[in-house]
Order: sequence, then structure tokens, then C-alpha cells
Amino acid sequence: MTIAFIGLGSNIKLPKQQIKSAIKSIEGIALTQVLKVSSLYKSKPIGPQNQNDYINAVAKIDTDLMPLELLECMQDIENQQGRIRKEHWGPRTLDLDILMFGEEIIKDDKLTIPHAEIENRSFVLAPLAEIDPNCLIPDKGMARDLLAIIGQEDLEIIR
Ligand code: A4P
Ligand code: MG
Repeated sequence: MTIAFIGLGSNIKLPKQQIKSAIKSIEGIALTQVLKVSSLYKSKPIGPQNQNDYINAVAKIDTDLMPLELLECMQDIENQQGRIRKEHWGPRTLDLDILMFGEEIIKDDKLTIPHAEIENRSFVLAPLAEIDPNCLIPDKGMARDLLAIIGQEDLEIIR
């Protein structure tokens, strides 16, 4: 069993519903249990500004899948929820990123783990630190320390 963290994000078509329904789908993945889900966090878009605010959350899971198998499950759920890939960092019904996978450090064509932008994003670090206050991100540091560096004034907790 490996503890992993999934980052969820949505900014179109009822974002809160998208996040909730994605959590249900993650609960249905084989060999995988959802252990904890953070509050929902609202923030301005990073990247192109001509899009809606985002709702983000983080889920802590326990899984017997391999990282690439988990990625495939995440992409299936994104597709089920009508994800269309157009613009990089553009609007999306659902984005599911694998933030961490145990203590693994992976850098290949399909996966970068820990997630490449993890230390730059308050909407990832705040929910991570909320559900796992001692969360240590391999190669990067404690989530709460990284969050203290970038601050979280740009976030609104909505649940
Ligand atoms: N990939 C590599 N590493 C990973 C990983 N750890 N988890 C690859 C998941 N996928 C990973 O992803 C492209 C490819 O990344 C995948 O095929 C996989 O092999 P994508 O989701 O299709 O492409 P994308 O959306 O253009 O890129 P990405 O990296 O998911 O975008 P981001 O970085 O997630 O940015 N602003 C706010 N406030 N909140 C947000 O959630 N999100 C984005 C999207 C922009 N601005 C935002 C937010
Ligand atoms: Mg993604």
C-alpha cells in the first residue's frame, strides 16, 4: 500500500459539483481507498487570466496501484467528466494531478512526481497541510513551511 495525494481542480460547469463527483469516482477505483479530503479552496487562475476562478481540493488516498495505473485512472475520471484538452493552463471541468506518491521521485515522459509546480501553488500546499499537517514533500520540504514562504492570502476557504 502506498499513501498518495491527489490535487483536484475545476473552474467550469459547477466546479464544486465536479470536485465532489470526482471524489466519488476516486472512491470507486480498484485497490484504492480515500482516507481524507480537504476543504474546498477558491482562488484566481494561475496562467491565462481570462477564465473563471478555480475551486481546488486535495485527497489523501491509500493505493495498491502503480503510479502509471493511478494516472490512467485519473485521466479516465477527467474524461468521464467531460474534460477537453485545449489550452495549456486553460479552463477545465476537472484536473486531477498526482501530487505525491509515497516517497517516490519520478521524472519521465508521463509523470513528474512530486508535481512540478507543487511548491509554487498555495491552492495545493494549503489543503495538503490541512489534511496532513506534517506532510513532507520528497525533495522539497514540509508543505506547511513551503506554504509559509508563498503565503495563502490569495485563497478563500469555501467549506
Ligand atoms: N503529468 C506529468 N506529471 C503528472 C502528475 N504528477 N499528475 C502529465 C498528473 N499528470 C501528470 O496534463 C498533461 C500531462 O501531464 C498528462 O498527460 C500527464 O502525462 P493535462 O492535465 O492534460 O495538461 P494541462 O492541464 O495543460 O497541464 P497541467 O500540468 O495539468 O496543468 P496544471 O499545472 O495543473 O495547471 N489556477 C488555479 N487557481 N487553480 C488550478 O487548479 N490549474 C491550472 C492547470 C492552471 N491554473 C490554475 C489551476
Ligand atoms: Mg493535469
